[in-house]
Parts: sequence; C-alpha cells; structure tokens
Amino acid sequence: MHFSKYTLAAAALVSSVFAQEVKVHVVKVSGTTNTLTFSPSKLTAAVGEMVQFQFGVGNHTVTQSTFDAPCVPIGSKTGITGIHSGFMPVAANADRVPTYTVPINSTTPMWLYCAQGKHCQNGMVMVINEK
Ligand SMILES: [Cu+2]
Repeated sequence: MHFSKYTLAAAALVSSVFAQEVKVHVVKVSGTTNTLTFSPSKLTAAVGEMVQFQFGVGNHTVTQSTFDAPCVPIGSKTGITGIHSGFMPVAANADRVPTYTVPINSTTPMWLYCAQGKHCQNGMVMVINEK
C-alpha cells in the first residue's frame, strides 16, 4: 500500500479532529432526596457545547420557559417549540441515572424549569447563558 505525504497529512488532521472533545456541562436535577433543585442553577455554555441533565430521585422535568413567565412552557407564549425532557421518574433505590442532553446552538438566554406540580413555584428553575 502506498501513502503519499498528502494522505498522511490528511490522516493526521482527521485524528486531531476526533481527538477534540465536546465540552459537556452536567446539571443535577434533584438529588438523592428529591430536592427541588437544579445544580448548578446558572451556567454559561458556548455554541457547540452540550448540557446534560442527570435526573435524581423524584419525578421531574427540564422544560424551557421564558424570563417573563418562568413556570410556563415557552411554546404557549411564543409558538417556539422549546426543549422538554418529559417526566423522568426515579425511585430512591434506582441504580440508573436517566439523562437528557441539550446541544447549545446559540447563546441566547435559556430559561428552564421543572413542570411537575408546584416545583417551579417552589424555586425549581435555572438559566443557561443569562445576560
Ligand atoms: Cu421537579
């Protein structure tokens, strides 16, 4: 088999592209005792990065809203289809952590809340890229 110097240069370029890792920001949704929290509740993420929500004990969601109506789905205010993980029930003795991962496509602030019961009204809210 014959490799020209151009083939080798191309191969080196491809391997360096694959070696780059996408930055993933982890947000814990609840914890081991069904807390009404996102942790962290504020983060900054660049375009091309990811935010992975890891669901702890309880039955929570990650649902996009707006600054003006933080406990209402963004779609009911704007017609925009926002992100929504659906409900993620996790038992106290669960041995798996369900996840929901959101790619960051812009740095426009993204307001998020939990759509379960009164969790949002009780403070279960967060923001990505608050201005
Ligand atoms: Cu919740």
